[in-house]
Amino acid sequence: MIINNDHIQDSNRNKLEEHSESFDFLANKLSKKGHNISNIVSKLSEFQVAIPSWALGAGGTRFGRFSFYGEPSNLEQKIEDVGILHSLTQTAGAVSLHIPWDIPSDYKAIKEKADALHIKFDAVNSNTFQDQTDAKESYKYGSLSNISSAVREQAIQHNLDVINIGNKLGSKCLTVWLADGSCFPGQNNFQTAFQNTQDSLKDIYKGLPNDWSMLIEYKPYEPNFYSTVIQDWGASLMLANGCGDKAYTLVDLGHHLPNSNIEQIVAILQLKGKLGGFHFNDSKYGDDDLTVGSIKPYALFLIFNELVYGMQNNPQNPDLAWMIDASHNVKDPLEDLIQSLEAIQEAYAKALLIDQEALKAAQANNDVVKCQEILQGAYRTDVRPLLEKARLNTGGAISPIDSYRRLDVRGQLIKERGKNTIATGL
Ligand code: LRH
Ligand code: MN
Ligand code: MN
Repeated sequence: MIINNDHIQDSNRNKLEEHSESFDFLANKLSKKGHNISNIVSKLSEFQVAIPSWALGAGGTRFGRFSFYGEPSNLEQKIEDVGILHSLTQTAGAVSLHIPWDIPSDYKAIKEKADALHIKFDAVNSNTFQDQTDAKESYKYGSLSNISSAVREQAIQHNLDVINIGNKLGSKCLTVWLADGSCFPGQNNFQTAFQNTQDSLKDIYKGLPNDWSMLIEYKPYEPNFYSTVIQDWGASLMLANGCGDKAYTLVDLGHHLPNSNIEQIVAILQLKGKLGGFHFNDSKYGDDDLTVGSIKPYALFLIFNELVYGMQNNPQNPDLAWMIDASHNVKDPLEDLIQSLEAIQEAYAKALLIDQEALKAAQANNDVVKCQEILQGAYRTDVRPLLEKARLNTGGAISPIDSYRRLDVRGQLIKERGKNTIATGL
């Protein structure tokens, strides 16, 4: 173990006094306004976000990739990295695997490693956007939507294999993201492609264990630049409804055209009991996969406002599978993920501060100014001492980034794994 609890507590020492002062000040202020601080802090501790196995190495672009050294090059090392993130932040208690990048060679050993680090196996992701070595059929012109039934069957079988692998690890959820679509008008018949996708998803759904769910992710463009078969939440919801009760829509923040009202999408899906999963990231232009909260933190807060409302008022909607789906070109991936986890907790904490009763009353009176005051009052509160407290209570770091650097985690990883490591994944 590169870092243990004692190391983290040591690294906290010089921050304890400042933390206590700022926490007491904030807790006092918020308590006077009627907030239940210990309730908020325990909600923050309970909120766990899965780390995707493919975000632990430097992602790069089609123009180049710049390594960070010491990156994980196998599944065990990826789980170790998630373990590091979890011990520092106490928020990353799950990993999301991508098959075939992460097929375990020894299931028992992998499960024991994850257990020891308190890491659960969240959704498993299938991959029908790349041709696999030795595969008979090619996904060049699509997978579940392909005009060829042999290609569709191969893609269906792959998803069934992924369910089987996930089952052995204790996962309960399959995420399907398709690259299927077309690059030029006329290339595809929209109706045939959609119908093929529905039929293929139904075949996968038949193989889903009873206690599993299937999450259908949408995205407007890329890698196809004219049309995508599952391009938006409407297409995803239709497909999920076509499959059945265990199929849901998955919202990835980066998979919308600029200025889409994502909070409204989230609200309506929860009302219909069909929001199953969530991928966090941030973007300026498209699917940039940047650090959560680095570009549009207020939009993230508004989305969390709806998520909190849904969690409190929509029993028809299941617990969500939360995951970070980011990529790192110029930052140390672990530092970037720590920043993302912090941004998620911050938005969540701020949303928990919204006075829902007062907001309802202001809405009933059409007091638009008051509605805005309530939202922005919560947003402008510096909630970071609450996050620190949540981490401290469970043995984490007051400042995870500071501890990560103080404990020279990257330096230790490089010493252990060497410089020439290649992360598998995107
Ligand atoms: C593509 C994508 C998607 C993930 C998948 C692994 O956009 O990032 O969001 O779920 O690749
Ligand atoms: Mn995603
Ligand atoms: Mn994406």
